[in-house]
Amino acid sequence: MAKTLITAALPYANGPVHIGHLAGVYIPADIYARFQRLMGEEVLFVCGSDEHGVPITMRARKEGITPQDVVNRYHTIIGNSFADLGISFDVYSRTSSAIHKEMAQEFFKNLLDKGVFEEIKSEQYYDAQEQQFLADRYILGTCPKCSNPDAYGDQCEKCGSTLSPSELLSPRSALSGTPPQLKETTNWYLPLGQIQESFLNDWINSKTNWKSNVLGQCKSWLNDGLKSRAMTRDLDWGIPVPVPNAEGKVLYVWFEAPIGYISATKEKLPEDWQSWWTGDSKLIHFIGKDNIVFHCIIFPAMLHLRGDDYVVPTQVPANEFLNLEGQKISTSRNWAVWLNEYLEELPNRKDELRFVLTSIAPETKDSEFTWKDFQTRVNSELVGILGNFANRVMVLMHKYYTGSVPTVEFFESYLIGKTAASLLGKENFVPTSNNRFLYENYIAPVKQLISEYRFRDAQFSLMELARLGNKYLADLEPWKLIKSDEKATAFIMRQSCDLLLNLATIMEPFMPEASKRLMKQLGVEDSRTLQQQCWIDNEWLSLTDGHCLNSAELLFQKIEDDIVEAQIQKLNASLIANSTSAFTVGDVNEKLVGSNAAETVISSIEDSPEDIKPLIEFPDFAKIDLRVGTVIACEKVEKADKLLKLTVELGEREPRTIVSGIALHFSPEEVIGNQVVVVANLAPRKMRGIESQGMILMAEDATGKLVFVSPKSMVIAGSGVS
Ligand code: B3M
Ligand code: ZN
Repeated sequence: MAKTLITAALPYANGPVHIGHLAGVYIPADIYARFQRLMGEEVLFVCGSDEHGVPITMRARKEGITPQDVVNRYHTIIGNSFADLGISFDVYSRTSSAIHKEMAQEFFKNLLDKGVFEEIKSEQYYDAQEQQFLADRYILGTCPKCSNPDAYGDQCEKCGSTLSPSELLSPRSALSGTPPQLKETTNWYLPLGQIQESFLNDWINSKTNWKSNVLGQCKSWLNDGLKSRAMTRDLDWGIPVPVPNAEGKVLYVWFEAPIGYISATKEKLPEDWQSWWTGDSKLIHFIGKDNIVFHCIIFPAMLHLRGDDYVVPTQVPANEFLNLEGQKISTSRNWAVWLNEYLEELPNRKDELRFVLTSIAPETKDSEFTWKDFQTRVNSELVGILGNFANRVMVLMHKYYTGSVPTVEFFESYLIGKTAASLLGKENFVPTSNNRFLYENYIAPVKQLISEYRFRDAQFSLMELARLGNKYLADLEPWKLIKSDEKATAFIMRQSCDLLLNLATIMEPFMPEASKRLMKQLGVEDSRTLQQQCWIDNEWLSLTDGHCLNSAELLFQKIEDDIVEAQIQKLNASLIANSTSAFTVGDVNEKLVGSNAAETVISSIEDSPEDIKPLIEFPDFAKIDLRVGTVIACEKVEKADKLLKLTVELGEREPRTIVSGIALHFSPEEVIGNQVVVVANLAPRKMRGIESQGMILMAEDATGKLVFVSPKSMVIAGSGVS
């Protein structure tokens, strides 16, 4: 079996990773690695910290610490946050390691001894006072395009122009502030023009299955004609050039960082690492679009020139960029949602982040993250569709079958496949092929889409299975049917349990924790057999008669407005804190995000709560019977735009019907699955011809929006409230 070597771009260890990195690189890479393992492939998933390069020395200078201090801090933060989010690397290494230094120097020497490099003299900017050559980032000056006085030698952060040091007006050294001089130096260049003719043109043109955004960028580089590129630099932080009399020179960070994938493999598999980098191994690089040239042109050229049967990349599914609340994510302006902070502030929302970032992943074009959209997707999709279906099945299974999967009779008319066929508009459904039909139309597409690196579509496809489950229950209403046909109801609930089992299995690569929680609720202690059946044997999964389910738990909790508001305030605070550098205050006000943004930052709660009603005695209160109920169905009330008709499970013989004036605040989907507090002994009353048997307690949040008064954690329907 050919090995599958999956790499994810080595994050610079000059700061934490943010949601743009996750959506662009690490979550898709993890979904793919998990998928390939489930498919039975031999997989190695490799990453590590990229610990050299100018951004690191700049942070060190800014903080007055050493570059090693910087990378030690962020290597730990990044590694821990990846692990916490469930990014399942087999090895997370680092490029300041001894094993990497040895590997990178050996690779350079090998190419040098083959005579690959051109030794070229050139004039580089030099700080005579510091006696140090200056990387482009260490040269400051006035931007010729927008007159920003603090533009860098390679880029102006204010207008985004790409620059070269010679374009800067009145250039100065970032180290000493003195004007830099041009000084002659010799470096080793990779003759990319030659390699383009001898290898790269044909190799890139053979990649007919690469994403168009990747091929497009490669071909534009090739069409411009590749030029020789220095693979060494006059810097003091990096891997020393292993050549006599090369003091003060280090390997170019983009020469050695990709070799970090190889050294990480060797760190993990000291004896067997070469078998992963040679022969028929598949090499798949997950990166962002700014790394395409290094992974599709320079590193492949190095591997090709190295020879020794080294593989070259099979696939490079690079993503575009994720923006945040209408602006580019910016490390320097702290305009980001940092993974480590997210995990501290929202520790139980890991799969929610994975789900939303996959839903909006910039797979073909830049995309946008907003906190409001995050809340909407979690509440309406994860809670309202996936979590709701799981909760309804579990609650009803415990109510009618004490959580034990019933032995059932076959009811052709109640096959889920029939509902699916009508949803899909496929008339060719054959009852005897129910399980095959479901597998082919709901599980197989998820696998196919992942194999094509289309993770957004794959996740959307898995959610179709949850939508099918909800429609099946809504159409057949087992909570009503049980009064007239217990056998048919048992069959319906059995079909629903099996669908839930397939859902728990297929969602694992996307939401590993939620998948595990759901498997536990389903009473599945060891899911490996089920994984084999689903992912490798292509079978629709079924529980066995009498299988015992564990207790029901809400799979996802709703994201309340206060969580979102707090995150938006945090962003606005960093925007204002950075307004002197990147925006005028006016810009800042215009760029503040969230509803009533300006007030968001200086919000204060001025209104005191409404006056309290006249005192009552305890016996008065004791007359009220408050219960916790689970909303298992909800629909609009005809010709009443403010009313919703809820079906609430209170643990009684049959669910309650309660009419509530919340239709302007919630859609039926948002309501289903919630646990609510019910005034259970309020005299029934007719509303628009519907007898309402109780009242749901609601409250208003800080923004005036109605919210349910409900328990933070799942309680058994019907529990009293005291
Ligand atoms: N450190 C990540 C970046 O450009 C860069 C990737 C190296 S992968 C070998 O943001
Ligand atoms: Zn500019």
